[in-house]
Amino acid sequence: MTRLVLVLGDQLSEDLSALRMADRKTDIVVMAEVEQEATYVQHHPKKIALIFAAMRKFAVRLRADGWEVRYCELDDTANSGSIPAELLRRAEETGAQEVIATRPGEWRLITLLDEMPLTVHQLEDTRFIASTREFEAWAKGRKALRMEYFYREMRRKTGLLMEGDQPIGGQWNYDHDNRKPAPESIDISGPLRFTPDAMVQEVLDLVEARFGSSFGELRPFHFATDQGQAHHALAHFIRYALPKFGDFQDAMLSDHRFLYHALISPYLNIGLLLPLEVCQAAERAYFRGEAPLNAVEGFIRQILGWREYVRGIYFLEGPEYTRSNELGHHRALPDLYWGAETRMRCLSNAVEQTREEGYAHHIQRLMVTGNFALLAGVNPAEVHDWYLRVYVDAFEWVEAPNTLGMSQFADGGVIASKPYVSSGSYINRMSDYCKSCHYSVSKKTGEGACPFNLLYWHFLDRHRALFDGNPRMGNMYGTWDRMDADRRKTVLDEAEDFLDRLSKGQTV
Ligand code: FAD
Ligand code: DLZ
Ligand code: SF4
Repeated sequence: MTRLVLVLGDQLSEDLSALRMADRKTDIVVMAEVEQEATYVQHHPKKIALIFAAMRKFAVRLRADGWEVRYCELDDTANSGSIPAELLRRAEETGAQEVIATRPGEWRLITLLDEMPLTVHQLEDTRFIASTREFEAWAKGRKALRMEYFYREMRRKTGLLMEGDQPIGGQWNYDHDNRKPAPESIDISGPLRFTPDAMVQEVLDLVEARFGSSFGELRPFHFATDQGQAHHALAHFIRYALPKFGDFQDAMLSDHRFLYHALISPYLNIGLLLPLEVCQAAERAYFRGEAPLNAVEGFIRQILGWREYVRGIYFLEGPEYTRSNELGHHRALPDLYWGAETRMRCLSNAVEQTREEGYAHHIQRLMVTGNFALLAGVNPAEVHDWYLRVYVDAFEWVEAPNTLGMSQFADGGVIASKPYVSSGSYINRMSDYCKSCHYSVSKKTGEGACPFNLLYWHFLDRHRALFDGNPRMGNMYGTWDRMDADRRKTVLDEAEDFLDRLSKGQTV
């Protein structure tokens, strides 16, 4: 009996569990570009283009491998608009009663598939290094779910950078060698870029016509759209950028949007690259003496540690996680996140880059746009919506824990042991933004004082009841308490005034 095999736009891996379980002689692959997936949030146009182009190429590849693929393009007249409706249409067409699927990376779609009037087998997504069950077992009974300990388990499990049961070099983590301030200049030209071929051009025209008015520039489009290109992009990163990845991981430069970052998260997240093969490629560079341990360990930790860990948290915490708002923040997301004028150079730079590239690196997301939203008390649901909309690599399983947990502390500390907040001095140390800013980072109060300097204390003061006993925040409160009372009042009054202007939509 024929069964349908669902392959979603972020499941473009030949090793997908659904494909492995199916029989290419009798089963039929269903792939569909659908309105519902393209509009459940207003995605960055580059993201839709990447997914549609990569889906079309993956379908060609599956056919060449002997699969029958029923593929529906977005503007096909028969397109029924959603994944469940497409499955039903194909079930009627073929007489299939059962669907084999790999569990989607979002509760919304998992529920839609569960509610279908067909038997849908949702298999574990085995492309990850840790299964959801394995993560649950690790989490069970622990008071705190810290990434570092999970990461060590994953190092032991995979043997990556291990000598027997000990970490190579004697330490698990080399972060103290990383996080250097922004260098004067960068000696690479950024990630590998690909010229769109005819198939990609066709998708770009479609996306421009249908989604061209969403936030984000569609062109120029240079992403890899198939597995081969994604591997070239990875090899390019490992050869030219990985050696300095660790050193400048947290640096930010106005004229160098990618620094030594890999720009591979879109490829990992849609299945063109697999996490284990990426980590092994980096490890080989270390063994060949082509990249130092601090860089390779730091890079592997992002994928083997953080990426696997946030996925574990997303599925452990359940669908309600996206509603968390432990700090009770309710301010509307300021218009500057959509490109409205701001005099804050760090923010205007991060937003402009995000609009043009659909990309910002981790520290821009965490310590510029995320930090500001948290300090200003923006509703985390709106912050979550923004991050899901504006980045090419945004899928809820990875975006939500990063945004709500790591960046906004909305989950009350499931992920972060303290909120990631900073005054302007951190941004000044790690970037060149402050040099060309309207505000003065060294001014703590008064005309032209950096808004981060005011909001930082306002945040700590208004959440004192929650954070006062946190040993990692004792120094911050100690510094605040040592300021004289008049100065504290000035800081809080000026912060209130700033927030008031922000809420009124005035240019800040
Ligand atoms: P590199 O810096 O070169 O790192 C290599 C790889 O490590 C990345 O490709 C990514 O797969 C992985 N990685 C690094 N940090 C993380 C992390 N914290 N969580 C998961 N994987 C990580 N990443 C996404 O893939 N999708 C998102 O929607 C997303 N949203 C984020 C939202 C916020 C508020 C923050 C603070 C971070 C978010 N991240 C997200 C994590 C991180 O910023 C991106 O993975 C990274 O910037 C991707 O760029 P890169 O490939 O150049 O990464
Ligand atoms: C993100 C996305 C978009 C924009 N479009 C499609 C699509 O048309 N068809 C499809 O199968 N998948 C798409 N996706 C990816 C899904 O939204 C993704 O599988 C879920 O969000 C779960 O991660
Ligand atoms: Fe950002 Fe303040 Fe620096 Fe301006 S001075 S770039 S607002 S940190």
